[in-house]
Amino acid sequence: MTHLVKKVAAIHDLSGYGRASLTTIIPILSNMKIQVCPVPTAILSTHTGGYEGYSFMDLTDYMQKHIEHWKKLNLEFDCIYSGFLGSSKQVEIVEDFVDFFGEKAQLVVVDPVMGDDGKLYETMSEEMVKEMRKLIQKADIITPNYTEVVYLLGKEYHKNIGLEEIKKYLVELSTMGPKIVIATSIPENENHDKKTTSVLAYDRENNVFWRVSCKYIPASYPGTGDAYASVLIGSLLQGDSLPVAMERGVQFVSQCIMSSYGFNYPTREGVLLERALDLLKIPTVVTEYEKIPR
Ligand code: PXL
Repeated sequence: MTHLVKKVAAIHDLSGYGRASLTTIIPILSNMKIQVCPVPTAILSTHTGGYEGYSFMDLTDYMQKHIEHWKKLNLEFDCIYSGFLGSSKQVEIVEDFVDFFGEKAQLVVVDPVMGDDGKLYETMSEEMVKEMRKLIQKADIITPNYTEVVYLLGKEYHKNIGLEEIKKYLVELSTMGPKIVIATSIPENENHDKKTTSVLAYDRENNVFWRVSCKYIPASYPGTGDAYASVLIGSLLQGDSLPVAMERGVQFVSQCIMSSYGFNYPTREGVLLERALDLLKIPTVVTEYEKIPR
């Protein structure tokens, strides 16, 4: 009976206000009929993207007890999905979690949450970058944004990156361990008068690149990376192919952003997720994804 609903162990922080991490991941995966089992990494009053003076409780010590109990219960998960960590020491805990629970899981996804727009988030450090380089070795899939790609590889951040160069970056990340590398928020050069952005994936086992491009909207909302990875995971667990899952993620996040952007809604509040959740229940028409020659 335990397989009636798929289960995701979600290793992320709980930010009380602002729609990021668990408060985004849980509603999305629940709406996709997947159970979320959180392992909290930290508790914050708000996310760190735009609120001053937030409280931050690092749960590194507590996490071990939480996971110890799960080990005793012999729980099983279809997917392990890690994101924002409260300290670089937590990487070891997540590695141990993957060693224990990963064998029975269909998917291990590491979202190496560390920064955006060329900068690290306030609670992150160079130590976290070093540790995150180790953690991605354990993943089947990683979902860094373009900034995180650059940090993981120790490269310079520059906005006008060409396709051939970013393809090399993804192959290099994949040689570090993950079978599939999915990079989000890749800046694209102006196409005629329409600016675009894209998600690019490298699937090492099938030796193929997939790309989904979409209209660029000039606003940045915290939590959209979490929303993207959650839809992607939900879609893969529902049995979709990699490019279909990528496109469902892009469509959902684009809709979330469009519903917020039209209201001149403060970006630090996150996207108007609640108004978009029903979209996860309707069949998706997929038209955009393309295979990119190696
Ligand atoms: O969405 C990534 C994220 C997760 N958790 C916290 C954050 C952020 C991004 O700003 O601040 C606490």
